[in-house]
Amino acid sequence: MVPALVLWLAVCLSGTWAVDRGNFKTCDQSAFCKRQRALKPGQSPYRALLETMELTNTRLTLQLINDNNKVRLLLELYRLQGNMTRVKINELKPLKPRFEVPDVLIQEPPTEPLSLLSKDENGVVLSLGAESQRVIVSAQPFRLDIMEGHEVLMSLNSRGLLAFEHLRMRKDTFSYKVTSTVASVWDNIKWVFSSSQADPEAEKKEEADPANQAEEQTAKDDEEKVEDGMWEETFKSHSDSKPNGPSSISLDFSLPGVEHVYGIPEHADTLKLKTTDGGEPYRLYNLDVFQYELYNPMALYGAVPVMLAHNAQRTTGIFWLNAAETWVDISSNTAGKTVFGKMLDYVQGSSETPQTDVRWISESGIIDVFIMLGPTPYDVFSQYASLTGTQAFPPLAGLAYHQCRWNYNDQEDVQSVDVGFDQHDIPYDFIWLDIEHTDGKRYFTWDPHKFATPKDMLEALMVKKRKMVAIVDPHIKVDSNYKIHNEIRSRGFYVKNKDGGDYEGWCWPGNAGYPDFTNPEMRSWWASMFAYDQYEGSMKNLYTWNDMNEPSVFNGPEVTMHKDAMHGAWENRDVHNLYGFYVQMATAEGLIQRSGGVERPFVLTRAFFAGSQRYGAVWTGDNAAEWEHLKISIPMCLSLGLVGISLCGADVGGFFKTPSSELLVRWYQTGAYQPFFRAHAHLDTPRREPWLFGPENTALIREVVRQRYALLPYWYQLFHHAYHTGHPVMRPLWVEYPQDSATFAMDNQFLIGRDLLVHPVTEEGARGVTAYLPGKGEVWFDVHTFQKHNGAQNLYIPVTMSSIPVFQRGGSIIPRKVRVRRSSSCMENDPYTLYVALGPQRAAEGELYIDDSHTFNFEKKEFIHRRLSFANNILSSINLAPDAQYSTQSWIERILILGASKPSKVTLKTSDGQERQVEFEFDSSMSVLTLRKPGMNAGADWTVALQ
Ligand code: NBV
Repeated sequence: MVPALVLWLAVCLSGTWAVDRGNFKTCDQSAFCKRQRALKPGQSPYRALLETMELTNTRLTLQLINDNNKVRLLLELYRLQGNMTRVKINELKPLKPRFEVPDVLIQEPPTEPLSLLSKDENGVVLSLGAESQRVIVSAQPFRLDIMEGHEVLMSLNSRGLLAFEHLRMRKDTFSYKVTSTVASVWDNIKWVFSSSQADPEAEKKEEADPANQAEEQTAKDDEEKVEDGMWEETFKSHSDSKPNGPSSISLDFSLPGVEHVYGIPEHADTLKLKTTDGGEPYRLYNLDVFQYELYNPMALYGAVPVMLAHNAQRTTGIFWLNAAETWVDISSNTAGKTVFGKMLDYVQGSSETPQTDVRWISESGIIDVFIMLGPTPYDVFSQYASLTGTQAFPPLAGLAYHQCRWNYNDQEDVQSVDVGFDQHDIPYDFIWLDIEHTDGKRYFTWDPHKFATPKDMLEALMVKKRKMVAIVDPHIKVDSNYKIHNEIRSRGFYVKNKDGGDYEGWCWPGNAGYPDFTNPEMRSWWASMFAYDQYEGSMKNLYTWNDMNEPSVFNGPEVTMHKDAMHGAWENRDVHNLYGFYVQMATAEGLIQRSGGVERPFVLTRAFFAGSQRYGAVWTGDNAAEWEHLKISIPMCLSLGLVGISLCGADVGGFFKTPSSELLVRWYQTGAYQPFFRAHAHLDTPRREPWLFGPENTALIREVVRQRYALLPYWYQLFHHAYHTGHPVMRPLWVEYPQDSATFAMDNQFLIGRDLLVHPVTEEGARGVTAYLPGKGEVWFDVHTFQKHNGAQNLYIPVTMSSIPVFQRGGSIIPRKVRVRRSSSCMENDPYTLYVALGPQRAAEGELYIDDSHTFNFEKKEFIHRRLSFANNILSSINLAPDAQYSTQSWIERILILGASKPSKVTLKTSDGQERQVEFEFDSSMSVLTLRKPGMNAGADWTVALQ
């Protein structure tokens, strides 16, 4: 066994909790990050060469020159439809092409006209379409300011941190080394990046004169005198050969008026991002981080390079489309100021406008940045969705409860867990199999003893309308008796090492190859492996889980792939953060194809990138059974939702360690109100199926899982909406209350859609929680007691072990199915109960969405979509999609109107003109009106009048 694996296993088994920080680089240990971060704000060496400007109807191009080394860049600027601006910067003449991220954008983003407003020797002003927006390109130093009216929305390179390491030939290694030992690191950095002022007039002549080419070359050549880490780098025992030398890029963005920035998942940190001055930048580099620590900016399994900025007036976003290792620095001029300090500034009139500055640094590729100008949070979500697509619409079962552990040992075990759920009257939809189900960690196979007849097992689940997920990891055992390996090898589909052989690393199966998922042929071959005749033992109710797809390489640098491994023409360095995205893409495609394009797939991934929302679900990896891990699940999933990935969850119960029964119950209560709801546990932990903690705890867990099932119609409708719009399902409060600054940093409570507010109990021994109910003039109803509370207040809620503080917004209608059965599909034809929570104007609105719950037929207009609204004492169901067709057997069995007054009679009118009285009951202490068995079909037109 290789030493790294021994070490890894030793840590695994030692039981001490803490990430081994030494396994992962700090910015200082990542040569490009160190070089870039050593460059301090100042005057930029870049100058826009205005005479090179070309403006077509939709595109501005302009050359930039670095006055220190004469290297030219090409800037492209586009106005995109939907209030976005795209800025691309590449070398004008790179020695070889630089990587541009493919497959993440769903299309070439449509552009809008740009027009020139003015131009002189100082710069150019362009109009950005209708919204009185302009972009000002200043020539010297180069900077871009995006303005609306007199307001600067965002500035680029205003701190002079644009830095583009051009590709270069490696020259005399010996003289380079000598020079580098003589010169200090700092001198070298200054040499590359220094902002010494050049004489502009002289420069102009110089540029015009071809005779100066030689001098330009000399200037470039001199850059060979640079520091260690540019042409090779070592980390622990690993060396990175860096055949292309330094290639990093960086750019700064200033956000005037902004104090709150969010996003750039995945980090185990607060929702509101922190400033990184004096600490480490947030890192985006997909890594398998063993026993990750909380509240720090270390990289985790996934990376979405999207940041949102918000203040009470506007929300904007920055999408930095780069798949290489990336670091993000955040600084702010108000950081560290107390509220009192800010008030004092204000009173004394000495306050400066708050501003947040961010700086992005990536190891290779180009600068390709999309500036999403909002102005509302929902505009930013739509803008980002128009670029990278929306959340895949999961099968309904995917939103139900999932029972997982590493591992369910054999078919008998699966069967007894399945029976256990029935015996304890707890619904579940999916049971999961982890890596031990395979024949020696050969994915797409089954252990011949423990899982000898997988079809029988799947058939037994199918009879109960239940499903299974089996894990398929992307590391492939190097074994000439393994079909998958032989095929990948013979087709040349493995990632290559720097010398051209198949790249091999250690993972679960021992020596493993890594398929090159960046290759479309490889992906379509992989997809074909999910066909029922290829994946033996698979059936329609078997779905997939992709783990370890950062990719995890036990004996690789930072437990991942060597950066100089080759994916076709590109290094892992360039494509690293895309690997997991492609694994999930190919897997989801496989599940679609095996059904002839009919069934919606369900694929869970650990690693992800921008756009991963299109392929399925994401979870937060190997958390621990600790209260702090329960708490962090909220900001981690909220951050993912903000960048399009709505289908997020954390292992319920915590993966490592053993939860107390209190923690387990609280985790179920929290997880039941988060989008992806799956219990999971490490191999070494004691069993923890919901009935193993005594009858009281079983009852508490049963109750909350049943609450989840009852609410599935609402979850489903929200995911349908997310599929169309990209709006997050689980939302921070500020998204709905963008002017209420009290909500801006809140991450211990959240909204599901607009209408449910959840403040889970995440403190041990809690006797109460204080929930913030937002919205001046709004009301909220406790969903359990129907008690009404006013908005814009902090409400103390005493809690017991059965309490889950959840509130429904007055003004909303939420459909539920309260007859909970074994699984979601058993409830398909069940009736609905409508919860109508009246707002202060005695009105309410909601939606009901119904389809077959698992196919793509909804895209062929086979669905029911209705608006439910209550106004003037009439509740009505209106068809929102008259051109769609679907029929349901479900009917409306009960309607609860919260905040109602007592009517003398209630009349139901159906679309055939029939009228009849509906029985009702009125609870005057709670003002709840219950209409019994109105009985109309859920897909029909009807009205119910209260008289
Ligand atoms: O496949 C085993 C585990 C899995 O249960 C877990 O959910 C993944 O995040 N896997 C990681 C590999 C080993 C973890 C120590």
